[in-house]
This record gives sequence, structure tokens and C-alpha cells, in this order.
Amino acid sequence: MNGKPVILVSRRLPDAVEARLARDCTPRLNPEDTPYSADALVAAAQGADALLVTPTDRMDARLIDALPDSIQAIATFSVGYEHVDLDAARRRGIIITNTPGVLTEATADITLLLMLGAARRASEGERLMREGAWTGWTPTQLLGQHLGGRRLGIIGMGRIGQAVAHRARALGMEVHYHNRRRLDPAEEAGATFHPTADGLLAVADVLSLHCPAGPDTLHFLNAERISRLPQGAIVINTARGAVVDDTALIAALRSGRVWAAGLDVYEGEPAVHPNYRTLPNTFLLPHLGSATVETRNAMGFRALDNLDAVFAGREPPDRVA
Ligand code: 8YV
Repeated sequence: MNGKPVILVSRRLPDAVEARLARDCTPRLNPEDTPYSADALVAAAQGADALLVTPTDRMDARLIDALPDSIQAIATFSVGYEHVDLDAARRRGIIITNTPGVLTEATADITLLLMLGAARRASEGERLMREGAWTGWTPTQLLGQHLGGRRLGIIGMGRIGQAVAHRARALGMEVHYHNRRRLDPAEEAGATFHPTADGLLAVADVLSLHCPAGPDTLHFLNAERISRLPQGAIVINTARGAVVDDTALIAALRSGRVWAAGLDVYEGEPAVHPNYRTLPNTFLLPHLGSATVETRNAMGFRALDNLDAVFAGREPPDRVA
């Protein structure tokens, strides 16, 4: 490589990240922040050494096969990498990296916001205020559910699941989890392990999803699994929309089988199943899990650390393929 590496950056990134890009590389930025089509991305990648992409870019086999030979690595600005076909990248000898760790706390915080928002009917309350429809305090207005003493069921006890457990303990919740492996006692911190998902579902007064998206977890929360939850459970999703069968969850929210849902992610986003928007018992956010200045800067720096390693001939710290 002659001179500074050329990096195609698919979306607009925080100023501090773009400043580092400008200092250390020859970036091809996207100041308009318009998502690239597959063909446009391939065209823009001509002559570049690496791509910095996000989950809004579908890096499927067709696109990866069409990339120029000059591309050494693709860094995704996310911990999730279900949008990248890892096998296709391996076949092309393209390194793939993600950004784990740096968004754990922010995502756990938004999970708590969703839990509290859903349990305490924050959406309904906020709407009342914004519509000027609040006629005053009453002893029975918008009564929610107390989270203290309730059982939190966490599916996927990785970094984010553990950070959610830590916060939930502060609310006085009892923590249960299902994970591929049982954690060691220090990581478990008193949480109860359930070797099967069904075992966990049966005790989850509040169910929080923290597993990756993929063929194994597609529509994990379907009608059959919802029927295993305690009556009136609360469902929280900050993982990926595809982990939930929307039709089943909407039916359960409508019937009251599920009392409320707090959602940050949606299958097919930015499209959102319209019934989520009309149900009163949903608390909805637009994929804000990692959306703090500090976290998005850290994600960008982490992605660039990985690309720096690739260009220096070192093993990148967050290589996933
Ligand atoms: C981001 C995420 O908001 O990291 C992930 O996998 O879902 C979020 O942190 C998103 O990826 C934007 O790049």
C-alpha cells in the first residue's frame, strides 16, 4: 500500500471519529448519510483498502464477491455482525471485525429504560402530556407494575446480559438466565442458570433478549414460547428484531397474555409492524441502544483500531472472520 490507507465509510460517523479518519487515512466519507445500494457500494469501493460499514449495509455474498481485490478488511461499526456473510468474506480472504465491549453499558442502560418504560406505562403517560389531555392526578391513573421482587429472565448472558443483570439487581429484581454455557460463579453474581430456554421462560416475569440474530434464533420468541411465559409478562428486546415473531407478540399484547413490551429493534427496520405503533402497551425506541456520544465515538475508534492493526500486519483485536 502506498501512502495512507483508503477507507470507504458507508455512513456518516461522529465528528471525532471522522477527524481521526481524516488524520490517519484517506477516507471516502458519506456526509449526506444516504445508505448505499449494493451496486453503489461496490462502485465506491473501487481502489479502497477497507470498508467501514454498519448494520444498515447488507454485506451479503453477492456484494462481497463483487468487491475489488484491493479490499483487505471490513470493519463493522457494531457488535452485531449478522449483516455480514462471514463465509463469503473468508472465501475472499477479507478480514471482518466488530466492536464488542464498548457499547455494553449504553445498551444495558437502554434495556433498563425499556423495562421501566414498559412497566410504568411511560408511553401512555407521555402521550397524555403531549396531547394536553391530562386532567389531573387520580389514585388509579395509569397504574403500572412494580419491577422490584419480579423475576428477570435474560436470554443470552454475554456482556450486555450481565450488565443488565447488574442494573436489575439494583431495582430488587431476581435474575435468571439461559445461555449456551453456564457462567462461572463470579460472572453469575447470584443469578439462576436455566439449562433450557423453556425453563427460563416459565419464570420470566420480565423477559429480556440479548442473543445474537441468526438462523438459530430467528423468531425465537414465537407463539409457543410466549405461551410458556407467566401470565402478564413483560417482553424487552434490545438484541435484533428478527429474534421476535412480531405477529405472535402483537397477538399476545392485544390479548393481555403479555402485559407490555419495550422494543428498541425491529425485524425489517426501519419498517416497524404498524400494530406496535397503535397498541397502548408498547414502549418503542428507534434502535437507540448504543446511541450516546461517548459510545458511538468508542465504537468508531474501536473499528479504526481494528483497521490500523490490519494495515500494520497485526491480528486485529476484534476479528470475527
Ligand atoms: C448500533 C447495534 O446502534 O452494535 C450493534 O450491533 O445494534 C448498535 O450498537 C448499530 O449497530 C449502529 O451501527
